[in-house]
Amino acid sequence: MAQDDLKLSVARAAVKYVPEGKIIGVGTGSTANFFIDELAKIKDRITGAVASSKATAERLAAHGIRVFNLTEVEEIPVYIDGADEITRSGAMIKGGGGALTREKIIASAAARFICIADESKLVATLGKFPLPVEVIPMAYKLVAGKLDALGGRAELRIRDGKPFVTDNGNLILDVFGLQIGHPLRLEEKINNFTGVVTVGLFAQRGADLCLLGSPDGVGTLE
Ligand code: ABF
Repeated sequence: MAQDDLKLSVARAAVKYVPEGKIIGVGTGSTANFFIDELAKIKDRITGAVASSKATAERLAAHGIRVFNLTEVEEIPVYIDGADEITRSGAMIKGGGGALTREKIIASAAARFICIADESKLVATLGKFPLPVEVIPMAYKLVAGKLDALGGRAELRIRDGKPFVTDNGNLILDVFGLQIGHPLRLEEKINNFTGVVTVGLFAQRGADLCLLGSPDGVGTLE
């Protein structure tokens, strides 16, 4: 079964968790895009969505789904988003798409985080996927040194020959070679480095439920 078919199957399964008449949080990435396209089919049943990136806002709007700013919204009953890696306990690496800060903000505002992923994302230990860290531009070398001192190798994310710039105007360092045995502790530590905006470790606020797509069907982890 192709990976895209697995992504579509979890996107379809996630639609069943969308509450009627509410504003929901919507993530970023190819799995989230499948979800947005499925959400469009039931768009009359929701009030709208808060988007974790400009790309997601554009895709939602193109489907005629009303996009709200977080500041306009009283409650987000559910946030649905993908991940780059997830453990059985719901800790994740996110940010491969560069939207980690807005993703973490919406996740923290949401009552429930539902992660949608194909089975390739499930890992015993986080860290094979390079850990994204969003940084204030003037601090990127300073922060890279501190990340290297943790035992990783921090590289400035480059796209199309230029530094990748986030929706918030910042840079991303991708940290290679970490074995993340204690995600909570590492999240706290990296968040405390001056110049760091967000680390793409979602352990303090992990997923409450993961819908995991495999050739045998959609399984759940909670
Ligand atoms: C977002 O999308 C990110 O946090 C993560 O980096 C990415 C996963 O992308 P995909 O669904 O394309 O694998 O959720």
